[in-house]
Amino acid sequence: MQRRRFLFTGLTLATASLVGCGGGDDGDAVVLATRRDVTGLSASERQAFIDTLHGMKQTPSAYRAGTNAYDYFVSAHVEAFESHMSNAHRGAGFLPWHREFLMRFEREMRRVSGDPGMCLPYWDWQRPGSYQSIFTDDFLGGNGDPSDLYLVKTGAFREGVWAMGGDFDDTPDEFPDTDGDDVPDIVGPDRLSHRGLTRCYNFLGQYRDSLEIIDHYMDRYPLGRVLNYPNYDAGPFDEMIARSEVDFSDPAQVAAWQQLMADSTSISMRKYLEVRLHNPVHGMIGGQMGTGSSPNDPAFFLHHCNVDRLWDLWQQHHGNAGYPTAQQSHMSGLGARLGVYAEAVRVEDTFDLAAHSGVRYEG
Ligand SMILES: [Cu+2]
Repeated sequence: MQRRRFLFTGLTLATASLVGCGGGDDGDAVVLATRRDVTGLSASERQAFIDTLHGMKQTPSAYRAGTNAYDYFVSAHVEAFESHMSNAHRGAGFLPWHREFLMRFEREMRRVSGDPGMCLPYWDWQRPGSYQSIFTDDFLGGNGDPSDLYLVKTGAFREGVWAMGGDFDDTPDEFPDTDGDDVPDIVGPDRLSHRGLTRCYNFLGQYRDSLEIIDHYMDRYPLGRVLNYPNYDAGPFDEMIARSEVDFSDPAQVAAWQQLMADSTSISMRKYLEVRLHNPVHGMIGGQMGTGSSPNDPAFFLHHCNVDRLWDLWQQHHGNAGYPTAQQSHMSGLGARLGVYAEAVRVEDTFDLAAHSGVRYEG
């Protein structure tokens, strides 16, 4: 807490709790709900979150026929992840795509719980020790059982009470370290099971029994660095397309690609946030979190809520400076439609957190 306060000294945080409703005919003010730090939730609020997610598994999706309100998000993420033509990952659309994803998830939480003010909490993984009150027996559960496929056997989402949704790939290979960014590959045998949620804490291929590894990792990447970036992104704006043009059997091309990624990460807030902060958290938790079907782990939503919060903080300083134009990227630039969603959602529809999601972050 101390460290965070210190870093935020002098920053202007959102203070207004009321905003005019831009699109409304009646001019009513809209009350912004507040997304709070998960470690500050009361026992009953934690239980309400658990109950709501379980309720979503039992309720048909509002977004897609034939699936439940929770599993829709697993499937949508898998679809976005598998398509290199999606702008959900490894490109400028990463933050807009996931802001829309979280807004939809929260909308479903509210519908299922009947609580119109319910919000996703965020997990501030840059605050040392924050994992300790989340990955507990009375909340998200802990590490998987190494003697049994790394199945999670503790907490409210343990094997037997929390079903895996959607199709998933049994060979996790997400976030390979082929881009010179010091972020570890996920290595080892299969860590997924249709029996239930898996987690396999690891760092640099070494399996651990604690998420303390996250504290050590984040020491190298303090919060202030995100806010210092003047520009949202830097080319290549669609890394998967650029990467597909690299011949990885040619050492010279590999070296050039790694240099390009290192150089562009040094000037792109989005690449820094996605690749150096977001990806490793997925990888260090492992199991489902290390794959495209990561929304199977409820930790996904707390994690991404924090990613979105960091983007919001950055926007308070820099607006949308450096977001690619349509000319710079037809796939992720201004005017581009976010992939996978049935409705036409444009990247810029998500830029204003309050107008788009109807929320603010605690702070
Ligand atoms: Cu994602």
